[in-house]
Amino acid sequence: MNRPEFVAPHTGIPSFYKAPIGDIGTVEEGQAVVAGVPMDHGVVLTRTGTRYGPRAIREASLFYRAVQEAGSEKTSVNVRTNVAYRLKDKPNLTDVGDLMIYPQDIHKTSESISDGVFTIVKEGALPVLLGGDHYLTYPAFEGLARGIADRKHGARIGHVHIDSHTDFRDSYEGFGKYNHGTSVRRISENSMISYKNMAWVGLNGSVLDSDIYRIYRSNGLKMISSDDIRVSGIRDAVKEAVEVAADGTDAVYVSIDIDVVDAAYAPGAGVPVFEGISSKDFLVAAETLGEFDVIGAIDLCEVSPPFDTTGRTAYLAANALVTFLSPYLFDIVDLD
Ligand SMILES: [Mn+2]
Repeated sequence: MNRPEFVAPHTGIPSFYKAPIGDIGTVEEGQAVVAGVPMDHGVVLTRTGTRYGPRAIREASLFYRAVQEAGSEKTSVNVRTNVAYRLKDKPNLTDVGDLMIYPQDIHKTSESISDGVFTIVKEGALPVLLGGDHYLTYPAFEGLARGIADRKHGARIGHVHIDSHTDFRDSYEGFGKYNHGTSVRRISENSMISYKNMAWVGLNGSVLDSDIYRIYRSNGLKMISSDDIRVSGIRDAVKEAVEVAADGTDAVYVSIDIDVVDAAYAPGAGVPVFEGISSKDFLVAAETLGEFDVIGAIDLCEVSPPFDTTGRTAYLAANALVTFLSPYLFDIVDLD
């Protein structure tokens, strides 16, 4: 049957940005590969619900696709830059569905996430992970490291963590060493990364435990606060962080926690934060990240749809990812 392309965002199978649904074993070099990680068993102390994040982000992304398709010549012009973006006939994007999650077993879940990311990276494609709680970044980083090591002996990896929190605790009393507050500490223990290639963007509030503060001071860790961003601007902050992570490395993992955005704009998060960045700055951060080829994997975590009856947190997440993925989705055209 010859079906017309659907335009209405409430119709069709809700893959991310209406991407073709592919098999993780057949991804192609240079592709962006979306995979969901619908977990919340890495959450400690705070509220769950992030298991519903990937599906909500996928559904919200269809709005942005529909708007682009509905435009004349499927082309839209950014009023700030006057750059015209035309939807590619074949966006360089596939959605491989969700990685297997084992809600009663964090270590089996870790293996699944690491293996999934490894499979994508070793083919030379870009994993784009929809969280899920922020624990997933640790096994996903391991998958990136394995995949890059597979392609280059002796490779080094950097990490950029865009979050209100460091996620750098060694352990939580009663919750152990493997949860969404310890993922970056576990990453730092990988032999393919050094402290000098780790950067945080958007920290706010009293987020440094005493031991983290001492490591930060004695190692000169790159930590950019939301107050720093108000002074320097988000674009420079993101650039500085990626440059630190990319210095002497072969790939950078970028992890984004939606709670870097103030709860006034993004209420659908397990941890409400009230000194966060604006939704506008969040989108500029995504745009800036899109300019760096060195990024080898990216995730967007902690969207918890049950806490946002308006759905805007998932829309913000989808908008940011579409913005970041712009080179994979659009051709820049000259309308004059
Ligand atoms: Mn986090």
